[in-house]
Amino acid sequence: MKKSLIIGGAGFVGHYLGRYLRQELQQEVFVTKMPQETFEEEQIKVLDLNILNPEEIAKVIREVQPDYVFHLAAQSSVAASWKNPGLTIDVNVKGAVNVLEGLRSMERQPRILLIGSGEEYGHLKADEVPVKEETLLRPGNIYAATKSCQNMLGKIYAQAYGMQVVMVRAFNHIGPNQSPVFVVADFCRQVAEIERGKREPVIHVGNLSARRDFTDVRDVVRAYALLAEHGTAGETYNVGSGQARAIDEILHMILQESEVPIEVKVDPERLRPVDVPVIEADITKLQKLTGWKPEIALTQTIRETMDYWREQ
Ligand code: A2R
Repeated sequence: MKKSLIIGGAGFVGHYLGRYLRQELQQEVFVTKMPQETFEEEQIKVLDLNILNPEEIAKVIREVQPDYVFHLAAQSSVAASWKNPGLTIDVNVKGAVNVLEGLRSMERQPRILLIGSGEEYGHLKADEVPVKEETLLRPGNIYAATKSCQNMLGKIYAQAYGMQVVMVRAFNHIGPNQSPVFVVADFCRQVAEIERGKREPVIHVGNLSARRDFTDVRDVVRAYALLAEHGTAGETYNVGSGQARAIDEILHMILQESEVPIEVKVDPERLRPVDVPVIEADITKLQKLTGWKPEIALTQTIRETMDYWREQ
């Protein structure tokens, strides 16, 4: 039975990935979480790990001896990266190096997937959209800069040490259980609270003209498993839907789900210091390698995310 280790697995993506690897691929799955987090999933083993502590990493690796490592641990919010740049750099850059260094000493090298972000591309020119993996990175925020750096380090470790490191640039992924620091979860939560009469019928929004590429998290984790298996070491693969949508369009899809009329209000506090206008993935490289394509429609993801927030 193949063994997978998901580092930073108690977050949004980790739950879906763990479940997929265990239930669909019948792997033995180990998940690491921060000591203060909780993670309970049938037949998945859980270990505590702070990636800022190299000794803890060494201990986990010795114990698990994984065939596949999925590195998800991150300070994953752009907004939080503006507020706490130092921590974002520590976790996303130094933490990634700690993980790679820990894995370097393994006798039987695992296949390693480093999860980066479509945000790494930053300000794209019109003729660069949809964006291919070899496009020049011009990260427009601190989170994006740290993920670009992780990507470069992954490539260096693959080249210098012959490690089986594959990099992903994940575009926006959404679904039930996502933290409301992310836009779709935030809007759905606000609507659910309005429906319940817990707040006035006004939804507070940020920049509605930004266009982003949204994929259901369940489709995303299927791509991760395929890339961990088939990705070429040192290479980067976009994971996205291949179709950008304006946040305004997403907002209206969510408002259509609402049971009550809602007024939209732009809140200056929600506008970010630098917002990148369009991010859209070219997913040809991933599709050529694996045949993957997204299967869950955006309307279904939004409906299920709305239902999730109604149940909270
Ligand atoms: O920040 P917390 O306490 O929620 O824990 C997060 C964890 N994490 C860490 N794990 C180990 N050592 C650290 N020093 C550390 N700092 C944070 O990583 C959380 O449980 C996990 C990341 O999960 P989420 O924030 O829910 O991100 P999500 O949406 O699952 O995205 C996974 C990956 C990230 O690398 C994103 O940057 C990328 O996909 O888009």
